[in-house]
Amino acid sequence: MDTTLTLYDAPAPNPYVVRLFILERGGLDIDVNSIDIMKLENRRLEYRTKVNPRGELPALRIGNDFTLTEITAICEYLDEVATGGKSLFGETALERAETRMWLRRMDLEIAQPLIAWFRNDPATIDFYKGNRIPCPKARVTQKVMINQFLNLLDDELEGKTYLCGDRFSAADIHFYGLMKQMVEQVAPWVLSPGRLNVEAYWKRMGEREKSKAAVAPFDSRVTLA
Ligand SMILES: N[C@@H](CCC(=O)N[C@@H](CS)C(=O)NCC(=O)O)C(=O)O
Repeated sequence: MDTTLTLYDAPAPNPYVVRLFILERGGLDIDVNSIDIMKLENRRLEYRTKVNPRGELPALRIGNDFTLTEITAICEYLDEVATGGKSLFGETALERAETRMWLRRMDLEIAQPLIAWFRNDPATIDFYKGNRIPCPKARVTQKVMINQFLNLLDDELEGKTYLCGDRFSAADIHFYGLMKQMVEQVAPWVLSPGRLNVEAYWKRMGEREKSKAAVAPFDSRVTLA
């Protein structure tokens, strides 16, 4: 069975998560196709018919006839097929469960609401060109709820290095990766002074060598021992 991997990549938050995962995970050999998201190449007929009918990035082509989307599924698959490195989901059933617990919490409670808050800004109309419909009124509730969960996260990070304690995991990659660009460009309020544990965690994540390396989209192939 052909299991050649091809990643459809772009300079955007969801693809950044997968790039960061690949760099941190290692043991992978992947061809890469860059898609021009600024020109909405991902919304054109060719991309939708040949790669992802939903018109989103990233996507992972596996062999000739299967395309995997959704970053959580892509990262879990890559974690399983990697030939070297160390699992970022965990070595035991309990570690894997703990990783998925934190990943889901951060995704549901903070990352996805922040993405929705951004997309609900009418300023995004010119970028999405009708592919997403903003609901500006929702932004107030979304921002308040995100702040509530950031307050809770600040308590939960007390005494911890990463979401799973001392163990760096796919949950950190998912959470930090989805939010990095958003925090830097449109939502600096996420790092509100006062939430000292969140601030320290963010700094720690940003200082990781791979967090910086993953900012640049990949060249046509990435091969990691
Ligand atoms: N649920 C998808 C979300 C993918 C997604 O929304 N990708 C963004 C880039 S960060 C995108 O394709 N945006 C361009 C668009 O929607 O036109 C996943 O987990 O991969």
